Amino acid sequence: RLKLSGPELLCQLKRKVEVLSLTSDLHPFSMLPWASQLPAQQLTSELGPLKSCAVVSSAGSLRHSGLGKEIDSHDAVMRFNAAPTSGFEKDVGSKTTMRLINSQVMASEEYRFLSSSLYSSGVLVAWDPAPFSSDLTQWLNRTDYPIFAQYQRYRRLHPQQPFFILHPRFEWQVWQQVQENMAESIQKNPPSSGFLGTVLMMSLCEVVHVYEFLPSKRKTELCHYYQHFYDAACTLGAYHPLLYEKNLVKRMNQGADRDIYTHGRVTLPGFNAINC
Ligand code: NCC
Repeated sequence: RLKLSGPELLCQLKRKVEVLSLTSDLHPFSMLPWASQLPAQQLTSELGPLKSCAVVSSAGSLRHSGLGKEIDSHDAVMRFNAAPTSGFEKDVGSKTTMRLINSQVMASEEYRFLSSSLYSSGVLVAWDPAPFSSDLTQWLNRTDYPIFAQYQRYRRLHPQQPFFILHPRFEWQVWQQVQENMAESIQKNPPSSGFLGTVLMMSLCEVVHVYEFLPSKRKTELCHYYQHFYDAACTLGAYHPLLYEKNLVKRMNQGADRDIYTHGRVTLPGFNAINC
């Protein structure tokens, strides 16, 4: 198999992946009584275009990074799951434009999805590990976590907050790109929120800076910057094909290697900014 260069990889990703979200007119959702709670428009037509964006991984290596000011200087900032800013501003900033959450966070009691103020700023985007077929009826009847029941409850509590759900086709298109560019077979689980969010932002922004997805000199087994829990699998992956995602991001990086080492910072062009 031919190993693609960085620019070739970027063009392939741009060509083969489309950010798709569920809309109220999409079958079979359109037939459900709560269909009108779904957005009428696609995420990509509601948000963006944006200039400079930051994607903030939740990695433990953000601790003592002092990156907060730099992160907040971007036009839009994406965060993940239950990652807080309060108390960690110096290292991760305080701006949250978008929060990408997995369905486990929406459904498990411990994350207090319906009651915590953590989720109420910015735009919410959720995803659930759907069957590889991306068949919507099959998924609807057998989600990994009860994403739709929780979505309806949250929408009733916060009707004004924009809240999108990613179409499973998007997660598997991204997975396919990871697989196509690796020599070996990777696990058939969807990519991590971090990588899904990075590709999503590449579709909305002119330039995307990803922080501590590729670990810096601060690399640690501390799983999250906000929790005292140690597990190297958080950085290397177990369920998600995280190591392979990171390999791709490393190849697509347009910033200096030194920036990874010192700042844990990768620079990726937005899809609209590349000529293929
Ligand atoms: O850990 P998580 O992700 O919330 O982290 C968000 C994204 O940051 C990148 N990351 C994180 C930690 C680390 N040491 N290195 C990293 O590179 C990854 O790209 C990651 O996606 C998820 O992808 O949704 C994940 O969610 C957690 C968990 O569900 C939520 O944090 C809520 O607690 C998963 N952990 C477990 O199921 C135990 C995790 O596997 C992936």
